Amino acid sequence: MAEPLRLNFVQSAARMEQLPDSVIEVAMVGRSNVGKSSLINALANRRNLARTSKTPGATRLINVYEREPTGSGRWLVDLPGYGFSTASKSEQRRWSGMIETYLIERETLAATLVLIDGEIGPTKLDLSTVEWLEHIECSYRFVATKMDKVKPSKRHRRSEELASRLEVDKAEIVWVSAAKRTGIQDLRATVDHILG
Ligand SMILES: Nc1nc2c(ncn2[C@@H]2O[C@H](COP(=O)(O)OP(=O)(O)OP(=O)(O)O)[C@@H](O)[C@H]2O)c(=O)[nH]1
Ligand SMILES: [Mg+2]
Repeated sequence: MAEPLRLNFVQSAARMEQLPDSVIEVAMVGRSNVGKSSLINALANRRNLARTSKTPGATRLINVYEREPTGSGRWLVDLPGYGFSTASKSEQRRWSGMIETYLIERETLAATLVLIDGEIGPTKLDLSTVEWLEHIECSYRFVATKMDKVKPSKRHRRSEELASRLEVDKAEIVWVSAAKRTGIQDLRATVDHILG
């Protein structure tokens, strides 16, 4: 049984350059509202470690959570979501610039978890993000979120559909529900393994 990840908030940053050095990082990438911050809370088994919201755009900065012990330099990084349509164009550009710089330049970034909404995804923007991650040779794994929103009778079909649209084997997508805590144990083990 994978124990909750013991995570502590370290800091927020508006630009990658503001972050201190780390040893190794795993980052959460995905559309705004897909459930990145909720997933961090579920992995840590904490209610309000990361701020979540029904309204897209809850996370506007790079937020760093460190696995204990303090000073380990082993981080889970919550990124602002993309595709937040009510933001102004200039704000959207600022956000994508911040995320892209981080993903391209952060040397200690070991892997990203690419979150796809299990009920409605992948969106065009998700697919172009994946293409871009391939292009910059960023290592990633897929996590399908909000599994509880897909009826049990439709799950098999949905997981095949998602795999085919993402052009991966079904087994390569981890399905989770932060709300119901489904799949969280497996993902804890995965994150723990990457962080070393
Ligand atoms: N039903 C259900 N709702 C979820 C789940 N995970 C997240 N949500 C809801 O989805 C909404 C967005 O969740 P967040 O975790 O704030 O999403 P985010 O990806 O961090 O969004 P940004 O910070 O805007 O990028 C909230 O209302 C959550 O309660 C889930 O597993 N099941
Ligand atoms: Mg968030």
